[in-house]
Amino acid sequence: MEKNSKKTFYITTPIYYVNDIPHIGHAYTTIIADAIGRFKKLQGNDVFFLTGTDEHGQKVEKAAAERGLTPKEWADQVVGRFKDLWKALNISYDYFIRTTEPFHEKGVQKIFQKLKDKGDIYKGVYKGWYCVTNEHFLSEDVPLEKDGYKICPECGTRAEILSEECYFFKLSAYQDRLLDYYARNPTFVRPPSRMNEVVSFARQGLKDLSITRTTVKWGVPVPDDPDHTIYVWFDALHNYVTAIGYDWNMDRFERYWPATIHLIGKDILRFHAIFWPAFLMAAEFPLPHIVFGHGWWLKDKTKMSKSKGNVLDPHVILKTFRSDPLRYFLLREIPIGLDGNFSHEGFIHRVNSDLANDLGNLVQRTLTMIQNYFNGKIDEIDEENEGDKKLRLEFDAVKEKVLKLYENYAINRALEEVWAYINSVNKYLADNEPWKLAKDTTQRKRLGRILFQAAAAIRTISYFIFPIMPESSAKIWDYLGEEKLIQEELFSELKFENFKLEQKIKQSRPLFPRIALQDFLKEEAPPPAQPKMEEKMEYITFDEFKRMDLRVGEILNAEKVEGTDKLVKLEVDIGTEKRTMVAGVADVYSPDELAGKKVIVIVNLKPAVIRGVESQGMLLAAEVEGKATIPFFPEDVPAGAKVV
Ligand code: ME8
Repeated sequence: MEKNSKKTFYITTPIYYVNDIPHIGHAYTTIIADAIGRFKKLQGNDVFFLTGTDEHGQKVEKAAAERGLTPKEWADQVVGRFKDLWKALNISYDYFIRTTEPFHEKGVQKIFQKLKDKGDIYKGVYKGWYCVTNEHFLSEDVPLEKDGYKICPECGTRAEILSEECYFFKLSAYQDRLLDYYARNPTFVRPPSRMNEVVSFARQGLKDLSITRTTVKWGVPVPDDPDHTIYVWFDALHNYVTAIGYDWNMDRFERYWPATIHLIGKDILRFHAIFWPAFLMAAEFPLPHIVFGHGWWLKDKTKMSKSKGNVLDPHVILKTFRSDPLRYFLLREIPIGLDGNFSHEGFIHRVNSDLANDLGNLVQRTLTMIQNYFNGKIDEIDEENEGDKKLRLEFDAVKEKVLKLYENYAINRALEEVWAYINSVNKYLADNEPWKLAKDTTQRKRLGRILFQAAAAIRTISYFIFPIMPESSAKIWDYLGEEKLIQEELFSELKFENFKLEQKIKQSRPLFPRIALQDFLKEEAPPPAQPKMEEKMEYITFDEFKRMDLRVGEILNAEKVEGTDKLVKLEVDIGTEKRTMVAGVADVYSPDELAGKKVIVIVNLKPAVIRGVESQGMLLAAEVEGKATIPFFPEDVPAGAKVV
């Protein structure tokens, strides 16, 4: 599957939107990519592992405005959260790309210009139903709902009609070439069911794609036509080429491109398996080898996603466990292509049974026996008998199977094989009862052999699990007295015999403490409803409070912001001047109800652009079950009066 003699292996995750903080779903893709990358390194490949964030577009603009921040300020905060999580999960990426980086923006513009010059990008007018949450026009076969609106089939939110002058990409011109490519490369999209999905979509006929917006300011400007910004997907997909050097480090770009595998969730398959290869064909770049669409983690049988409000925060688990149990669970529980239901019960059960019982106990008791009976160094062994030999030979078979399964990205199956081997070693110990032999001094060599075989097997087991549980496996390796790092032994060099007689075993500690379900759920439970003020409250000083300029404002005029349900544009007299503000209260108050009312406004809040309108301040309201309740002053309170 490698593409050149240097055996480079370039693996990517999607670049995640910064409209929200990371959850278990994002962690899943990134952990799979990390595990595959680590395995490929063990095979001696020159691996490049890319992840990052998708920072342009309306959703980010909106998320930032809701917090009174610029999109870049907001993105910086969220990027910090992603990077912290990747650190906590031991993710060994080589580069974290942000689409706001100048080299990326320049690269995207360059490719845009190239396609425009070739005639693959042209100007026209597009009208259609647009999902703001997912930043795409809905396909035309999405039916109209009874109320005359279309609902985005991916996130369930209401779409809006958008009509605008824009640039189109001539996707229709690539339909035959794409179908031909799929036919010649039947494993381009994996798993196979997803390949069928892509082919049948392409066969239905591909229409030209609108790839720019005039309504979204937060994006990469179209070269020589800056009223238009490049639509997030055209911008985002090109991160895979700009991050490795397109247009700024061509040597590196040529070394790693084409990508070996784009790992994605099945939600964004069409973008990666249809649009992206078409863009690449137009730009005359080679195509990636594999687009792997993994399944979803569900919570309560629906896809975990921010818009559904059912996301699980990985930090809940990371508070009690280190990263390896979570990495193991996510990769062991389901094959990469299928969906899985995430529950904390399922997680605890698997960790206690596979990690604490099977693996943890095996390591702990074997190493403790070597300490107790041989002072940490096995110095005498007898000849291998049939049972000893069987354990050694079983390793050869397991190695072959694990290798094949890892190579086919069947990580859960590879782990099953490793666990079958762990059980064989446990059975070997149970059958041979070394603890009994230890009481008989004439059996010392036999005892040595049994513990030697078990330790040699454990060494191979810790090697096999390294891509998935790098921290625990490095610990086991260290307890075994290995001097080099796991990464310094190639997969092809791994042998049962690499564990040496007289290797000095270190004192070990339990690797995976058992956690009872009820103790974990207690940890996870939300804090009591009435926390003590001094414990929970984050105080600000009086000086900090005084920095806020709160005043009475009179609403002179109110009108709904077109195309939104919630936003209203207000003209507010703050005593010294008139200000324009945008408030998210239109679902509760009609413009007529607001006109003439006196409200509290914060006037020295940094202005923010919300739906193309600069909001120069904010009115205050109580939030009750997501709905705003505005406190109004009596008529005789003058506009401009300070609120203290
Ligand atoms: O789509 N189960 O970003 P995004 C499994 N910026 N994986 C999940 C998941 C779940 N419940 N929820 C999310 C975007 N994911 C674009 C990508 S790429 C050029 C641009 C993972 O933040 C999965 O990998 O919405 C999915 O494809 C990705 O997060 C979507 O992340």
